[in-house]
Amino acid sequence: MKSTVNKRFNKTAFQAAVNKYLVTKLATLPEQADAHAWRLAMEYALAETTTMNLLATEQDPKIKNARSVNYLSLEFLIGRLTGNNLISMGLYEEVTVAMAEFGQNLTDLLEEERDPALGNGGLGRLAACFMDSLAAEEYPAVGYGLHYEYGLFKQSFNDGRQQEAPDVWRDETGYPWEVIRPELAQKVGFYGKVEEYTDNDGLNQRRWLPGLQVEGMAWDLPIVGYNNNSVYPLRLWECRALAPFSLERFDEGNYVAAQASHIQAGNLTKVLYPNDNHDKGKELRLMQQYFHCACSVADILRRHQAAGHSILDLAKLESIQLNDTHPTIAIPELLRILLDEHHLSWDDAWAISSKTFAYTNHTLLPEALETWGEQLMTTLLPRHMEIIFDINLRLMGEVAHKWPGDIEKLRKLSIIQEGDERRVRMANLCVASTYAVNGVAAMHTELVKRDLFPEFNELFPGRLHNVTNGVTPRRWLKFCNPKLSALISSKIGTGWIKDLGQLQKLEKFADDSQFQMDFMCVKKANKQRLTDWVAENMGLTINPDAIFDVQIKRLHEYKRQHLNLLHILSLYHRLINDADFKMQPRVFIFASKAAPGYELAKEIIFAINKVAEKINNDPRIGDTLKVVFIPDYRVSLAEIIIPAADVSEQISTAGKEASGTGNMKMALNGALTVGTMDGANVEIREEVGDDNIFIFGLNVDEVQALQAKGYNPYDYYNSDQLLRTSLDLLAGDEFTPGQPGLLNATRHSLLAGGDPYLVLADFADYVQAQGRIDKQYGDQKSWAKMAILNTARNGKFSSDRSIRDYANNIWQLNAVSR
Ligand code: B1N
Repeated sequence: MKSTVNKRFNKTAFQAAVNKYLVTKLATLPEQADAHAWRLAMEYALAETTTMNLLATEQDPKIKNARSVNYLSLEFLIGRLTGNNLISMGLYEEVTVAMAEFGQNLTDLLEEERDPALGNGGLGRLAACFMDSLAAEEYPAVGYGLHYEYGLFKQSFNDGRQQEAPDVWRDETGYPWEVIRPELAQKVGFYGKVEEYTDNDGLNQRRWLPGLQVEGMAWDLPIVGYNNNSVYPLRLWECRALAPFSLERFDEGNYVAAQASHIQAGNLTKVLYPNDNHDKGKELRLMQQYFHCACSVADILRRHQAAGHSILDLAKLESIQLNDTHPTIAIPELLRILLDEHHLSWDDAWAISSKTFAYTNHTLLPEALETWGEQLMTTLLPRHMEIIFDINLRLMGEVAHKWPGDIEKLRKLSIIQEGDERRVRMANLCVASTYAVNGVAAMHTELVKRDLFPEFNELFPGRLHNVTNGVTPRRWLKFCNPKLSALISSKIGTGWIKDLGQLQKLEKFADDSQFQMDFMCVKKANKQRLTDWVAENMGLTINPDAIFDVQIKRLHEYKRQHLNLLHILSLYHRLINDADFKMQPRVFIFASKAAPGYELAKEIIFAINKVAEKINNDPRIGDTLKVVFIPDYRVSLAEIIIPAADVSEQISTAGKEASGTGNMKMALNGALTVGTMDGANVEIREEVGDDNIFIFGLNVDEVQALQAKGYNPYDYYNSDQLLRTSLDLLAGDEFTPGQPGLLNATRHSLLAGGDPYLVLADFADYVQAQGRIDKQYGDQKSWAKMAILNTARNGKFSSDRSIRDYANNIWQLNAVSR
């Protein structure tokens, strides 16, 4: 093993640094310092090392001359950094001891850290896992994102209803792990006009004269490679107004426009948009996107040129991965710079940009596919709009050549959507302008090819790929589940942490009674940890011997938390009305945020909370059935909930969940999945085998067939008595005493509302699958075996594997060890 930071740890020097920061950063003394101050001082001391390694990696000639990937994402849901960085640096034990000598308990200190919530859900968390794996696998990489002042809102419940509050993730004294890089600041323009002029060679040129400029300030977060010497930056751009405000060239009209937007512009990175899988098309969001792209592209070119490389070699050395369409304007931005500033011909510029960009599609939901009005684009980014029209002109030429006379094809593939108002389709722009497009799970990619982009797939054969998502085993097994990690390592060594496929070696212990007991003992301890957390933070008592049945993800109709709720209602009904009905005690655990503007999602949260309140306090039910909705779902909560899960709810309507990643995390931690044939569930089933997963419901073809023939939820409501009874429980005042109908919104959406996600169609089969789970849990030995096999057989879903797939099949990237 090569030398790592670990070997160089000097406890005395580290403790001296902690003492120094207590005084210089926190203006306190060891005798007076509270846990908060100790934690910050410790982090500042540790960040000395990560910042130094960040700079050393950056300066390494091997890295400067290597091909690298730039991961552009509007979201990086990194979660707490300290615990994970300690693991990657190999300093967990050493720092535990060093802090203990100050009388400080490391675990308690780590609990003190707030979560940087710079993302909404799966897409943002995936970006964070990918950064971890890039550094672990030593692929030269830079992550580019935004430095939001406020992350995803904090959630609380008031009488069961979601309340939102701003999320301040940085401490008043700053965030110890990040470092500001003023020398990397960029200027970014908006509005203004495009000017034609004749250059010194007598050639006609175009240039953009922005009406407004803002500054992009760079903040680097260190992404620490596990057990190696690489630290790559996650570079987050903060928007600042150029004081007082600088208008380089303007006419009167622009001056007014610029002034009007000045206050807004200075605040571009104030807040993360809280929508997941939904496009609201707001001007400020487009400004955020362009700001992100302009800063990032400029920085990529700066690095490339500072390393002495020619602009003509950009595609040889840099790949730019677009995390969904949110950073698409990076494409016309690069073209603008190549055309207007480097004065390349269109063909030369296109040859570079079309070999530099690759695009990941994360969703098929029509409401999440971004389009921007031509008007808005022309006003905000006039030159970019011209370039988009130029791209489209050439695309339409190719389409006409391939399908002569086929107007319908032109209409469908055009980047410009015709209508009352013309709109720019960002996904079409991406597919037409990148060298690789990928879906995020095998089935999703098939649907991208079959349903979303069939014509593009014909026009550009070989451009569409699959890269199945993954999760980092450092955070999602080693760190969050130390007991299971220790048990695994005691059997198969520690190689699995960097090579998750090695978990296969656990298979041979699946029938070993002692190992089964040890495995279930760990599960029980993790359930006890969650039980204690719930008691302490929510004042609720749950039984750690019950089945912990977990659904944790954003609230969305397609994810069908209300299907879970209907099952709970059916159990409640049967427990009370059917003397013969018996079930294993179960705790249903939810955690989920709804987008603040998504009314029905908020109604579903309200309904679950109200049902929980009643059931949890119903003396007839006792310990048999409990429902816990944990507020303010976030990465650090997932780290407590996932290791405690027995059952993982992955119950989206088939064809709607592109991949899912919580499904992977829970299976890896020994939970059994109850799920539909959707997203990565399909591949989890392939890995664990049909006997070790509970699959139910319509498959994607059946969903499409049912919808084509005309779906009527009343067909199910009228013919299934248990369904009708369960659903009708929401109609009265059973859960809202004296206020009948308060939960009607959810019920209504499933009946008169047409039940767009086929909840009722899948209800009966779901209840059956849940019955099989209940029965299976009664046989603890066979449950233990199934749980072990889930851990043993989920090695495929390491984000290290995803990143190697990207490196080999899309980025053509080699690892560089330092
Ligand atoms: O991306 C995840 C997948 O595992 C999930 O299945 C998928 O739903 C999620 C607009 C999105 N797709 N699209 C978004 C997020 C924010 C936004 O403003 C769309 N999130 C996903 C990782 O591949």
